Amino acid sequence: AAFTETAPISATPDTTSHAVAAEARAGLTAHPRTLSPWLFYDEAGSHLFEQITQLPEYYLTRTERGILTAHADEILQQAANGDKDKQTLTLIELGAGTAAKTGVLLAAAVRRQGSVVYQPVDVSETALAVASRNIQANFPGVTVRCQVADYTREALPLDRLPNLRTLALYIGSSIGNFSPADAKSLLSNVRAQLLPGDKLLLGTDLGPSPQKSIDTLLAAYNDAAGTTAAFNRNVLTRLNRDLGADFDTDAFTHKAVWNPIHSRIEMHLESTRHQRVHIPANSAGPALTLTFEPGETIHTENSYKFTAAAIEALLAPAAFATTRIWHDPQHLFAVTLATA
Ligand code: AVJ
Repeated sequence: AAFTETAPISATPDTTSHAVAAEARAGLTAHPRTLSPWLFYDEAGSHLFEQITQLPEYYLTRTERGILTAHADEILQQAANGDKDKQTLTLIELGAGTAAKTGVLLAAAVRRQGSVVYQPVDVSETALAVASRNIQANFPGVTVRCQVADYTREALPLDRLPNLRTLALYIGSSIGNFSPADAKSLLSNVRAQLLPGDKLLLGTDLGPSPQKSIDTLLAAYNDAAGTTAAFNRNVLTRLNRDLGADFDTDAFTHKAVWNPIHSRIEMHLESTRHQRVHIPANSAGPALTLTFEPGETIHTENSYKFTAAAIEALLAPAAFATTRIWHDPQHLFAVTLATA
């Protein structure tokens, strides 16, 4: 399935059971309680996310794909221009996953320059193996060089090819999971790996506007089929399995709310009753008993929504100049080309 979305790897430093134990302990003992969105993406969660991307209410994936399809040649042309001696582009993709959406850009690169080196970076070796197989099989002219790495770390180990202009891809609105401060430092780290004239292509979901109601945003995170609710609750199932916790997943309700102050959709899990949850001792510390009051919540995700000014405000402090922004006809989503 060349056009099936897979789990984005956003803030996924380490999926070992110790990392899960440490994250659950820190988040669930904090007030308000939180769990990091990277915990969503176990095997079941990755599959649920793939289903989310196909929901009628979840416009993000298909809208971004539409923008990339409509403007691929122009994106590549703009990414390469401005330096006569360095017109050949190499593409690096952060959090590539299985690279399902990248094909349209790779095809445009091959049309433009005959061949292209594509370097997907991801923490998941399995996802990269799938990416490599799919791309080599379907896109002749593309050489894939996989890099297993965590791009959210400080020392971003981008294996940059000398003498070629780099186009870094960060698509899928994964940046939306980060606070503005974390997003800026992530982009600064990317910028530090690039040379002046290199480019970044950034996909971002947009906030409410005359063309986009808050209801449209809310529906994307609270679909009629209940897939997003299952995705959200799956994090508790994961903690039960990985940590031996005893969450009654039916006693937590999925909540998606629009936070206008921070311009973000928030996902929460709300306790329906007074309940106790037990987590046995593990590598991160002693056994825990958590008490939940009715209505008490666990904050599981932020999904920031942007304006043109907000995109600029992320890129400029990271020393990127905004070169061009493309939208879908309804202005639901933005794809921004920035220059290092
Ligand atoms: C993968 C972070 C872009 O925020 O829309 C989808 C994750 N959460 N439905 C998003 C998600 C609930 C998604 N990102």
